[in-house]
Amino acid sequence: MSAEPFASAASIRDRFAAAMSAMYQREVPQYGTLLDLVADINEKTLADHPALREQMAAANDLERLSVERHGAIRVGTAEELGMLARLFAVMGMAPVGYYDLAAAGVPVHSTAFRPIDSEALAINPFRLFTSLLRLELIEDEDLRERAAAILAERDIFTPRVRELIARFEAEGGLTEDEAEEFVTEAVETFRWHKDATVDYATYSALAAEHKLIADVVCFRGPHINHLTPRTLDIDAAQAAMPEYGITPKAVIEGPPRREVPILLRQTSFKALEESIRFAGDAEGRHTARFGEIEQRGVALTPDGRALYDRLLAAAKTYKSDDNTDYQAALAGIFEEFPDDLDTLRRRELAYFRYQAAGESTIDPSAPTDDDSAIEALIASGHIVAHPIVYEDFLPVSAAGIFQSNLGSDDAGEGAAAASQDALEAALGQPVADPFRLYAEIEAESKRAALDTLMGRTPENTPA
Ligand code: OOG
Ligand code: NI
Repeated sequence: MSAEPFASAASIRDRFAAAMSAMYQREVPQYGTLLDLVADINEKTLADHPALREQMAAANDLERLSVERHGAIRVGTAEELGMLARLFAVMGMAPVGYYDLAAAGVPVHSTAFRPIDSEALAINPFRLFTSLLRLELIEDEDLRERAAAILAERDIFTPRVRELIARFEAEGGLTEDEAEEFVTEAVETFRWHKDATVDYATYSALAAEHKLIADVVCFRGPHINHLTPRTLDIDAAQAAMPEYGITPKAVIEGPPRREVPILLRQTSFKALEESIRFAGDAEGRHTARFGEIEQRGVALTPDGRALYDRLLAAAKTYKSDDNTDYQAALAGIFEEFPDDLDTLRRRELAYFRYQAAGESTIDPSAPTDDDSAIEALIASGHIVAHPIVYEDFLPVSAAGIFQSNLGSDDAGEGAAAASQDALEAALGQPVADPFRLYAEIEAESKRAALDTLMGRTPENTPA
């Protein structure tokens, strides 16, 4: 009798992402409209820009485009976050990056669960921006204790998903049937609940402290609060929203429009006002759930990111509610940022994946260092360099998204210093450093490209 093979993490993630999207389309029909809009814009953009289509096809980026999205959730306790880390591990998603939102007046700190390696990202890069509430930021002691007590009483996971996670950890995988069941059970955690777990007075007291606190504490689970498809032209998507009956947030977050997109640009539609039934049967309203669109560009090195952060800070004073004005100001300020792939690569501002193209007759024992060999091979057309897509998030943009959907800009008091150690303790593991992940993909691709072209093997390669 042979053991049943395990379902791959990537296939479970792919099914989970599809199931989440289907559920959210049922829960928030406007999100379905957003998907239609993005599909229309992507199709048109690719038709109008054959070079972009070719570049994406060559880099294996075309396939993932239509399945690609991210989502966001917020949890209340360290235990909840720790269990989520185990749940996402079943799908090959690990915590990457640390985001401190307290500086922007949002009482959470966050990480993103996402796949790590190139193959996994190419299949389905689904990521979840995951925030942990920092209850210690509630100033009123009674309220803080009440919130902690409410959170201590809920279990956001189904008993069966807990069993399946334990089984995955013990056996090293899940069979096909178990994987199917896992997806169904896992999605339950992120479902919307119209019934609050608290009475209206408690909700109001928490909301008065911060709307986000009420959103995390007063419900049975961490409802998915948005899903975000990836567009190839966010300016066109923003402009088209009203035609599709969607009201966009005022400004697009992130860098300006460029020849070579960098990092991440984001916009969203305003959170819906939803009716809630509170304990004791009172009806009330809550805004939590929205839709977002993102456009991803090349990942930046620490030098590139430092330049981005400096220019973005310079643009801060121009931030207005008029997207056209703001984007014009931003574009002016970002003129300093090189806007062609070759300069970004040579100045080491962005990360690239190197790929052998055709055959070469280079002597594998020729005494040349890898970097000059690569430049020569790029010049002769034997190696092509593809920009590596940025897979992470941006704290300033995230703060803008949070605020536009809480209907408040509670910013202000730079709250007590957040701590990456505390988040990692809750996760039960360190968060990966995103720069290191991109640098590793780049270095590995260089090595592989040279090995291919030079016919290098361990035997014929100089140490
Ligand atoms: C998360 C907001 C941040 C993004 O894309 O930057 C975010 C939230 O509202 O929970 O999703
Ligand atoms: Ni988002």
